[in-house]
Amino acid sequence: MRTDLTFTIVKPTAFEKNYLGPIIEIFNRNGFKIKAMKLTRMNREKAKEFYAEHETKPFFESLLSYMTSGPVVVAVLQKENAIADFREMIGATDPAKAQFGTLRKMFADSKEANAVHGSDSNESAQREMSIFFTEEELFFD
Ligand code: IDP
Ligand code: MG
Repeated sequence: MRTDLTFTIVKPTAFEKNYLGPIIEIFNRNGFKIKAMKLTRMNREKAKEFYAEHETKPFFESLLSYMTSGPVVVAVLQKENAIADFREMIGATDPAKAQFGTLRKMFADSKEANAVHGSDSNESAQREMSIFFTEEELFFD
């Protein structure tokens, strides 16, 4: 399993607030290369599949409505040690607990509307990118 890829979503509120440009700039500045990217809107079915691990959580229904509430930008990014470095760059799930300088500290509105998703493992990255991109769209060397 390769370790140089991660999957991200610029979530509805961050996209609506025109934070896409600044966020991509920070991805690139931190050494992440864009390998695939698209503007899309999740339907309920896709959001359920994407967040399946959280099905029993009290915030699940709210998370589904939030993630389907507007357009998002999904992307596959490449960098050595992608998973850990990306999670460090975005910061804690709850922006109130995120370190200064992290994307969530800078761009999140709440624990739910926390600006960006980042895969939690190499396996998750593979699973998540295949939900949004076809094999033809995932052309890595
Ligand atoms: P992560 O995105 O930092 O990996 P997870 O625990 O995997 O965090 O949760 C997935 C997403 O669900 C979070 O990014 C956030 O949008 C939402 N979420 C997680 N915990 C809560 C909560 O306690 N209240 C509301 N939303 C939450
Ligand atoms: Mg997670």
